[in-house]
Amino acid sequence: MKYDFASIEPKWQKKWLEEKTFHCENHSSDKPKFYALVEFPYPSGQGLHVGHARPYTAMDVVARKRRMDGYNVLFPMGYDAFGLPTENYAIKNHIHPAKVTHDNIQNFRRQLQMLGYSFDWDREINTTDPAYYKWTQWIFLQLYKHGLAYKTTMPVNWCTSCKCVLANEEVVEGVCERCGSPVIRKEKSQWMLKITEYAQRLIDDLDGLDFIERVKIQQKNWIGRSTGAEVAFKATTGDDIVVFTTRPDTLFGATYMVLSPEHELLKKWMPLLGNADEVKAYQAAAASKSDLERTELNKEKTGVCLDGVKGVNPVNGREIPIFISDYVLATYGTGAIMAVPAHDDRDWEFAKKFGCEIIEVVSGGENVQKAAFTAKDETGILVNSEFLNGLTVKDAIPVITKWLEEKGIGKAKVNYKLRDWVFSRQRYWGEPIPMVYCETCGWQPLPEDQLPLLLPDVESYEPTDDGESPLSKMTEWVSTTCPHCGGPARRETDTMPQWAGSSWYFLRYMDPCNDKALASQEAMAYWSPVDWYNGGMEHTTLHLLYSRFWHKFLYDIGVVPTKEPYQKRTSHGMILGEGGEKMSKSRGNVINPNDVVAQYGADTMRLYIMFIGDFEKAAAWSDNAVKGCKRFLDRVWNLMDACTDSLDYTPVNELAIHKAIKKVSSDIEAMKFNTAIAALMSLVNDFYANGCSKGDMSALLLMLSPFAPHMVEEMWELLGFAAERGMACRQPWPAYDESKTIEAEVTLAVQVGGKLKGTVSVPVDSDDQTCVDAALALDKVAKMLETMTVVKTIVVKNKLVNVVMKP
Ligand code: ANZ
Ligand code: ZN
Repeated sequence: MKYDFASIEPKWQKKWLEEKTFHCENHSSDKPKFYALVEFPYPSGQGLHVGHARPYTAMDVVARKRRMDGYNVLFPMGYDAFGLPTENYAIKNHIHPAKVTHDNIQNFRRQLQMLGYSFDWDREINTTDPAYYKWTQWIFLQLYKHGLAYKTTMPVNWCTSCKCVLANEEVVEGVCERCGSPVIRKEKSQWMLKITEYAQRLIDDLDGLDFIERVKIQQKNWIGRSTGAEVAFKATTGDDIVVFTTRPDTLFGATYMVLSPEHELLKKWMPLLGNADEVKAYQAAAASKSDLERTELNKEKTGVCLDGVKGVNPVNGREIPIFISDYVLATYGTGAIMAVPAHDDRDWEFAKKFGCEIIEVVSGGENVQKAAFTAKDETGILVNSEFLNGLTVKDAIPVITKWLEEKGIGKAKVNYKLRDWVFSRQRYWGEPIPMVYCETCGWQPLPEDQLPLLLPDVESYEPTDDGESPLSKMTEWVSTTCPHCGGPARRETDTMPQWAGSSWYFLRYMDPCNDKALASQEAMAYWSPVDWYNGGMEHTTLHLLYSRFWHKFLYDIGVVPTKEPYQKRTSHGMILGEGGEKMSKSRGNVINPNDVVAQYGADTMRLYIMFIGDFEKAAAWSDNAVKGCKRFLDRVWNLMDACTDSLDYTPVNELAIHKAIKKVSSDIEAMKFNTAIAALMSLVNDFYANGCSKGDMSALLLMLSPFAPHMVEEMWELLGFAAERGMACRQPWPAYDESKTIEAEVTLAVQVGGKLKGTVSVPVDSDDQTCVDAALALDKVAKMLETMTVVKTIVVKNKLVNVVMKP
């Protein structure tokens, strides 16, 4: 009988669906719970791609194994379906985004089922379903009521092509993460979420989590904690100019100041300036640049010195020039710095160009007129700094900070790079923000009993050219009454960003149909936290950070039972095209899972994508290796002929099986899927060499079942196991006996020139090299080798090694 995957796979998929094989309950009296999570897909028109298949297959393997290990496993799937690609498609093709989303979801679901994933389909969610986004809106209202959502006018990242505001996290190297168009700054009124309020906790609580190290590091760097001081310099106008510095010890070396071009004092000073026009022109030029362009280290420094206002260094009363320059960002610290050219590279370059004074205040480096010297905490010694002279940098910082505090001109300060989260999008296909504006009462939250605030049907989804949402044109929907005074009011017309619905979706899976709460307390108490979450590195400082923030907030207001949403986070590498290049339409190297499944079957696809290489690393697709995986499954299938018919379950390959169980079990848990599969391949070779009993087959099939579940169920049935014990996926994971994983050893006699020198033990049937190495390592032999060299070795398998030496 041939391995006919095309009939086997649909047969089992149908059965799993009909029998709800992978459905799980929100309780179990006897099993521990295990919540396995993968990032739900954006249902794009292209359908599922191999980039989805890698993490999904991996967690499916883990989930299937954990079920066999005796866990009550929650492994859910859904769709993150609001967002621009669907909206853009809808605009282009004149189809309602809801219809586009619906059709794409049908296609995704079919593909996910085609790959045999063991999701609990009763828990499927869709972020664009009003029954779902009702709770996204509800969470927003709670954030608002707790002062964590606010509206403000600020310069924001504006994508010139999407005509839409982007979060900092969505701007990559100065361009829109999504479409690659340039991002400029634009003043707009935006809803903001105060993620900064959670900055410290988002760092601290990483400690208790099993996140892979690079995720922790990226999140910490993104949050960017730095400690230092704020110091108030006086201006000759009498105004205070507050600066943030991480190096208050260098105050005596501050020879000029720099304000960001957006600094608010500039407005006030403009009439006093002799070069106001020059200042204004510089401000206009800076406005069109991204933060990245502005802070690039090796770019030529530019700036304008203010004519008519100076600063006063508070430690020595010296008047120093004030510049504006785009290398100082408005959005970090206080938007103003004291410049210490002797010890800061950027300041040094600027000082050289503009002829500012360079005063060394930390000794121990090269001549500071030639290059800036970045002093080390422990070794740099303060000079030219009066009462700080002779102290190390490390000791000087607390001394000067205390001095500043006593004089009332400064204080210790911790700053974070993290900015508040820009939460408005001027687009249609997103959750409406449930806020109402009344001329009398200001912004008012929509009463909770009016949720969900449905997204109305519009005729055109195009954003307006002035950057307002298409909803702003729906005058009937926009005009409403004030929930507070009952007077006329208007609705917010911005919608939420793509990241809203995914910030809490893992909670909804716990209790997907609840209409009283986002999920019941019981369900959340049982399933929280997610035990294992695998997802892309690209989400580290977006979704992963946002959802940790929302979860901490929900914890603070008593909605969820744990401080952190995810206990463990792992991440997979990218799948590249054949030849190691990124898959892309233009390169014509995109692999479509549909084609692979049609040609080789889902089990081959699954096996291959797990065999392709180290899970955390990028791996290139290879058609030949796919064929190799198919051949392996054929070989497993054909073992049915080799397998003895007898009912004797005694394994023929006992040692090999126990070793394989040990390896495959720990490899799956460590996400070393490729080496687990290699171990199964070598086990199959043993079966072909030695024959196999039903006991052998049963162990092999169970270990293979997470990778190739359809074929295994079919063979399990054909070999009669199903009739005795039920489906393979419901069997206990095979156990191994440690003592049976150790290879039997034999004792070899070790001779030198025919005289017995001792014995060594090596595994049975060891090759010659292993025997010789063991013999030469014997103490007595090793001693002789200090004065003699080996001429020849003779090995008699499993008996002796004779070494011939000469001086
Ligand atoms: C004086 C000084 C002397 C500085 C020295 C550094 C070295 P991090 O570590 O990233 O927090 N700075 C402060 N606000 C800034 C802004 N809005 N735009 C650009 N630069 C800014 O960096 C803090 C340091 O970066 C601060 O410490 C300040 O320069 C600069 F030997 O002050 B420092
Ligand atoms: Zn009102």
